[in-house]
Amino acid sequence: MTMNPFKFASLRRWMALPLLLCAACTQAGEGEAPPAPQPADTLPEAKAGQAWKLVWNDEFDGEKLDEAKWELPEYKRHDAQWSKRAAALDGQGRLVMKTFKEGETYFNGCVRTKGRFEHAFGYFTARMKLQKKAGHWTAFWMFNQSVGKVGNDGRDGSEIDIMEKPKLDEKVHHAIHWDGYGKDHKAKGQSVAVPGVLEGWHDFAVLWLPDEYVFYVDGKETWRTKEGGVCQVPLYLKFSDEIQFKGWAGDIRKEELPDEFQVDHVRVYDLIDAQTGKPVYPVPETSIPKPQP
Ligand SMILES: [Ca+2]
Repeated sequence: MTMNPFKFASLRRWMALPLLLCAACTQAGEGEAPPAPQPADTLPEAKAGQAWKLVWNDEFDGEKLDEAKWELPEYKRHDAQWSKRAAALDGQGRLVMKTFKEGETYFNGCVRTKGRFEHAFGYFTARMKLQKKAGHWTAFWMFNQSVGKVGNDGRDGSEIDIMEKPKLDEKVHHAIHWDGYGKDHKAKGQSVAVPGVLEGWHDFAVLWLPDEYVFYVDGKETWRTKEGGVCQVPLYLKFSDEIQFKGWAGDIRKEELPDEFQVDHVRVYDLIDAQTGKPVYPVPETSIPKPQP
């Protein structure tokens, strides 16, 4: 097994922890922000007077996926079965999403923050290591039932595909979908070249502003669009694998399985006013019911 630099960074994170805690005992005042998670993200430059604040993340540390953060749906999805058995932590800080076959049935998985975490506006980023086999596609995306609302463009709900990886080529797909998936469905997408994307770890991100989306791969802008009028309502996060025997990813029946993709971390940042600490673009009312007092 080779040691990749990100795993090394993760180890260093833990090796440094006792030192940080020790320093905290003697120097840090109450209310001081915890150290930023590592490895660090390359964030877009904030305007003067603004700063980035981490508001939600999962580093996938520990032995078991945190179901307070993630729901694992189980149902037939295209030509495979989404199964909880397809999603697990590796105990070394990563989420592993498997694609496998038992008998004549193909299994893969989805994890989503539905009912747990929804957000609008900000910077949404994940570090991923992609699949090795053809015939299935990996995706990091945002969604809510409001995508099905026809009319009002995508302002009342859009699917944001931060990344989809359907083929074993050096391209990544970004897309926005709105007004449902029937006759009124509308979408705009962009394939972008990312040399080396099938090897090693890569960061996939979207900067969602109230009037524009800006997509990034490895910290470099790859696409910007205002399609759909830009979604103004909160969405939840999803990582998924999907299989269609005659779909855009090729035919998985020709491949030897299992296969997998991995996620090292996913993080959500808000732009805040550097003086007040308040979000520059407050999140609109969420569809998650608030807990009763
Ligand atoms: Ca709509």
